[in-house]
Amino acid sequence: ADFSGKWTMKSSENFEELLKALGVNVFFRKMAVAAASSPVVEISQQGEELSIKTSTSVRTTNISFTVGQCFSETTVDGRACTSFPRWETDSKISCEQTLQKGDGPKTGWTRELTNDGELILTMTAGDVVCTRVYQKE
Ligand code: R12
Repeated sequence: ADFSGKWTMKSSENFEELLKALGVNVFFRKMAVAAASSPVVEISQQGEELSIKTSTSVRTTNISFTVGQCFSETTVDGRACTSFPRWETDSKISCEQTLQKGDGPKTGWTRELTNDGELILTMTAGDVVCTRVYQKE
């Protein structure tokens, strides 16, 4: 699968609930929900190596990783974690996160390319799953 491209979001479910499960206070939650309603995601991929830039008005993140190898990133609420991405299917990457310090609900994400060319991102915190659907710009 090739995730490369510039993606815009078409729908989002449970993003605020996800932040709530992570303990983000109402002020930052509302701010993040507003900012995260129109993100731009740029992905470049060469084989097993991906770089994902996620831009919003209040926060832009850049991650680069090789599927099958641990890397450092931050959880969606900004805590440092170690992530382990692996192929769940040949079109879906599943990534498990472990906080570098402290504790909190279990977090992770998946990114999947569908047959109709959409990108589905899920982010999990404990038993809350946020699903965001992206389409190519
Ligand atoms: C907090 C501070 C900030 C945020 C939070 C807590 C904002 C987070 C944002 C996340 C966007 C995620 C996206 C994910 C995706 C766009 C805006 C939550 C700035 O304390 O779809 O890939 C300071």
